[in-house]
Amino acid sequence: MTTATALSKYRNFSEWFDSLLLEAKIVDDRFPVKGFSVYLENGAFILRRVRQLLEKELNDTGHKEMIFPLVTTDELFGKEAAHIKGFSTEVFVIESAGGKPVESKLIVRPTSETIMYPMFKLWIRSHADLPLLVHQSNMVYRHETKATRPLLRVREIPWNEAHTVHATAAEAEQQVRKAVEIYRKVLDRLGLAYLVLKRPDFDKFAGAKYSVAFDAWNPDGRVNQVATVHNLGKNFSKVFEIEFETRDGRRENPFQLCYGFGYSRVLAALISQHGDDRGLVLPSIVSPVQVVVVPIVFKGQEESIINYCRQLVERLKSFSVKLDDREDVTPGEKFYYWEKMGAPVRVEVGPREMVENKATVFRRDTLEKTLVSVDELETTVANMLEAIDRNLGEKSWRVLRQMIFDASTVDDVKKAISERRIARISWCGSEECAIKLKEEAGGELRGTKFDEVEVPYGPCIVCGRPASEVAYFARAY
Ligand code: PR8
Repeated sequence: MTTATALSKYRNFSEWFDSLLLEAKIVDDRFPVKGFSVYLENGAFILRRVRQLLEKELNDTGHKEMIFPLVTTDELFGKEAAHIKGFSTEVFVIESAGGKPVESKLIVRPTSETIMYPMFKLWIRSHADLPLLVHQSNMVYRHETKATRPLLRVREIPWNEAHTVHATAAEAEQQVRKAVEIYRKVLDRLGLAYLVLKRPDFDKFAGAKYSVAFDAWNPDGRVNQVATVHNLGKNFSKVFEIEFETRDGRRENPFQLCYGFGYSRVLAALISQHGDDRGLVLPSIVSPVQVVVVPIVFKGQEESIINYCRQLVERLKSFSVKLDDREDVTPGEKFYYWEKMGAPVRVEVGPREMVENKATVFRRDTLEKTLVSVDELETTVANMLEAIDRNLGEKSWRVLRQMIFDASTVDDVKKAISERRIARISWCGSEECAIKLKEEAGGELRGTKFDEVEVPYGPCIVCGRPASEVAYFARAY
């Protein structure tokens, strides 16, 4: 197998990504059930950090964490026609237990609307019970029909799903914006760059009024939808008979939202947006090791160098710091290893540093080295971690801006897609034109900017009629 470091993330994205997953201990995708993978130590660590970041935001904004069952009944699942249609080809079904057929079959959640909403019906009585904001991080199961890819398109999906219930349409609308802000804040903290798009009507979530999605860029030009916010209107509350008594004593169905944040896709985005040809480059907040100290041992000085390193580790204990004192591995191999693991900062110590009471500090993102005195070490590292996080974010947004290509013709779109870019087009808003463009250029119409009004710069590039919107068109996972 070619190692990830011999590959280029832009030239051979797929191979680069797949080999890095295993080499950097993120995921082992050799588990014999398609779409189900093993999260290795670094993958599990990063997922937990991302989860903590998101859950903090959700808890701080009034969402209550709950744990709901894994299964629903056939009857409940079938209630919302559009919803069941959207998922019917994707569900896993439990038909026997203990060697006997079950009385009524169980549907393994592909998402939890049909599990939570019968309970919401029991809990909600009056306007005083609203808003209700619930979230849970869990695994959901979808028998994806498109080709599976580790992290990006899996059948066992680690995510967080939030579900909210509101008395008025205006409040629900406001909650869409709040949810977008929560997701934005977490993705920004991770230095990821993305487009926030209102999906076209023909591509909204099954049963929703409309859907807003976060599309993160990927080096191969295929966008990675990392999160979505769906305004469900009253579609679900009507069929699940959720009702509340208004202040003036009327009974009404409330307004609902659901939103989901794909942890494995965010992990994929962290790897592919920040990584380079040497391996992972991790923002400090998610890195299992923030600072690694590597002794460069010379014969006869082993003990004194290791002792000096231990003092440095002590000085750096406010970070997640690791001393790599393996004896059977050369310093060069350690450098290579920690670069692949994406450790943001490396401290190198050889005889010269020790004699001068200094340390060499290496920055993973820019590959720069600086010699600093021991007294300055802690502040240097703190500033460096901050600078790395900032730089990763800025770099990522720069790439996204460069990736977007203003297309004026269908040929422009074809060219953009073949160059692994995202096309921005003037569009009349019709599904026919979106389909036609998909057939000709091989991507998907992803939607229009959610929080920004963009004025079309010409007629619809497909049919030539007046354009009403500026849309983004790309290949997607
Ligand atoms: C909902 N209901 O279901 P959504 N592999 C990896 N990540 C995935 C996959 C997959 N196969 N499928 C979806 N995701 C709503 C909202 C409750 C919560 C991730 O929404 O179907 C994607 O990041 O849009 C997606 O944006 C998110 O789950 C929500 O899925």
